Amino acid sequence: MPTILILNGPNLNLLGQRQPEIYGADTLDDVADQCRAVVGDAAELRFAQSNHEGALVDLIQEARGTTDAIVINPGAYSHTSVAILDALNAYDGAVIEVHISNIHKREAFRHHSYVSGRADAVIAGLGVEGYAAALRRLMQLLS
Ligand code: DHK
Repeated sequence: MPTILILNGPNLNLLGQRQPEIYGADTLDDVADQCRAVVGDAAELRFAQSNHEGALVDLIQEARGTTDAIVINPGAYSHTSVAILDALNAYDGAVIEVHISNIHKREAFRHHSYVSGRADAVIAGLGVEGYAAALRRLMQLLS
């Protein structure tokens, strides 16, 4: 059975409370429930969130050899973190990058993501449905 890590970066612990006009009303727990509903018993899901860049690097390193894929929303670190890119470049499994909002429709500083240089797919602007879409794609890739 494949194992998939769903990793969220800074401020995504506030999902549902933070700027709901941009990020929606669902919480991270709601997202986890939606993810479990997509995969059912066909994959093991692991969930992690951190507001700290180094902690995210540690979690990606720990995924080496222990998970088949990562769904990552790096939050603001998408736009700044070479360290997270380097950690993902040292990871062998599939990587799908998710942004809840359409970063290309927002401020110019959000238009570039370092992680996109490694990601096998990038989803932006589907709202929290982007996590479920990423998992549907991974279940195809990993089957
Ligand atoms: C989430 C964030 O926290 C922002 O810093 C990114 C991303 C966009 C999102 O759309 O999920 O710029």
